[in-house]
Amino acid sequence: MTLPGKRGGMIVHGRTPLNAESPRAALAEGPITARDAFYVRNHGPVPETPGGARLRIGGLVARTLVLSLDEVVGRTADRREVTATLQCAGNRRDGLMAVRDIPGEAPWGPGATGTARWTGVPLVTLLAEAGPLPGARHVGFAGRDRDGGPRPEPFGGSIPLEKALSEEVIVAWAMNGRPLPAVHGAPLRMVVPGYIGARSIKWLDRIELRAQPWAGSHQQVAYRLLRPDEEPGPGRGVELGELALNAVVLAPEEGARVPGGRVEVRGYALAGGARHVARVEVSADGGATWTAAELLDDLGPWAWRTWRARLRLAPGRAEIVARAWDSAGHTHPERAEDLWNPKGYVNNSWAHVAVEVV
Ligand SMILES: Nc1nc2c(c(=O)[nH]1)N[C@H]1C(S)=C(S)[C@@H](COP(=O)(O)O)O[C@H]1N2
Ligand SMILES: [Mo]
Repeated sequence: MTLPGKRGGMIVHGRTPLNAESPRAALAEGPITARDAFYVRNHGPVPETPGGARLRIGGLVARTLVLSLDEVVGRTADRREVTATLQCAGNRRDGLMAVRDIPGEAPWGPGATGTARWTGVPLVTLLAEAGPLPGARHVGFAGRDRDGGPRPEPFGGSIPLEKALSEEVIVAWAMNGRPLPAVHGAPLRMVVPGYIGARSIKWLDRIELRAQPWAGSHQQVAYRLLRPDEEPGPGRGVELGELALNAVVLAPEEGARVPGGRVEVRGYALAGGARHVARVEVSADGGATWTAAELLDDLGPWAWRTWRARLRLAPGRAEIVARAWDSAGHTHPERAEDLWNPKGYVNNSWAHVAVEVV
């Protein structure tokens, strides 16, 4: 199935709205994900912007701003490029669905993530012009799209003011040096490095300074971590924000036939928040013994680390496992069974790939 602007081989989870993840091979090509292979996660149809986009900044501010696209993009002196990984909270949900089904959610594999060079203006620059009032604690973002829910609402979400004032958070108009494609939020989107993808609002329409977190369903009902026996409902569960440490094997692929001897294993690891990946380890025996992986290109604090390891594999079936540590000394859980949750978020169990060594 080919999609406009995307190469063949994307793994399509839905066409209307469009939802598609990158095949492992595309992510394994290098640390920057090509635009035509970057995953798409949409909750509604791609919106039109008749009459041109305007960005409104309001709520708890001294001055409400209404900016034209030129007034945002034209700030050449403030322009900033950030290399950042986006990752959906539903990345690797398929591993949770293998434990127990999750009706109504798509079985995303490990390709609901990608890394790009984003160009934009720091959000803090725009906030300084609007002048946050003392009661402002959160910065909300609303898109121009409407989801397909029973009471359609714009896709939205918020981040704490403290994060919003950090220089890596940008209002972006370009991806890998070219204008944002429509499916990735043209003309303007948020890029909130270190946070779940759901906070990087596309087709940005409105920025709102608030005393409380975003009240819409995409933050109050969805993107929350429920207990296994809990029903989704407003305010229930743990609100997701910073991404969790995760590691994935990109090559070889599940079920691959690989020649015996030394086999190269490659993947990505992402630390989340402002932490960085400190160590990745790989096992050829399901986690009994471990080999250190080599961390590859360092693209800065907001990007994943790709990694490579060589494992000696004897003929037969081999179970390759990977896990990471972050700069806070944390590693991640072994079993998806212990992580299952009703909406299928944050599967950061050890990565497993079974191969046939010939
Ligand atoms: N307006 C709007 N912004 C959105 C979404 C959306 O459906 N509408 N999806 C969010 C989610 S859940 C993710 S993971 C990222 C995906 O960004 P991408 O499609 O550019 O990869 O966009 C986020 N921003
Ligand atoms: Mo997402």
